[in-house]
Amino acid sequence: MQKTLILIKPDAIQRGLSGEILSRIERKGLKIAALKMIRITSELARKHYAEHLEKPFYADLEQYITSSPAIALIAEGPDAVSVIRQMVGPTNGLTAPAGTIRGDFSTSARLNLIHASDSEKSAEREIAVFFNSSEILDYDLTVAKWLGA
Ligand code: FUP
Repeated sequence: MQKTLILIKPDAIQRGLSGEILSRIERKGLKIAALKMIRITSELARKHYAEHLEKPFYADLEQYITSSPAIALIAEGPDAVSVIRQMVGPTNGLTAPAGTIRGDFSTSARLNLIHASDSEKSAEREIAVFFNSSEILDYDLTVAKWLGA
């Protein structure tokens, strides 16, 4: 089982797409291990996007991600990191394939609705940026035997 960090970004909440996105994650059969609505601060953005701090697009990225509330959650399941990345699609919504979250609902490389960790190592780091251990819930999904995991 893997855990992965997901952000439902400000544009998704403003556009009323948070339910659609959460629903896709649930219907896939992944378990929500933690979830909270937050206003991402500049400090949190800089921690989360540490690898992008020097990029030319960072200032606009920080302005966007801090501009309105977001939802942070942890999804758990077999190969959760790559499963969610496939559901999210490539960075640019304009070219992301139909059937992915970005491909179905975004036309932008920045306002692309959702973040999902790109590796197990990133997931571990990003989970610690947004959650402390008491916020991560350990429980069984009672339908697990019907998910084939
Ligand atoms: P992804 O892993 O697909 O979320 O994309 P990256 O980690 O490469 O980039 C993180 C975020 O930076 C993207 F979600 C959106 C933003 N970004 C831009 O605003 N402009 C760019 O040219 C590339 C990324």
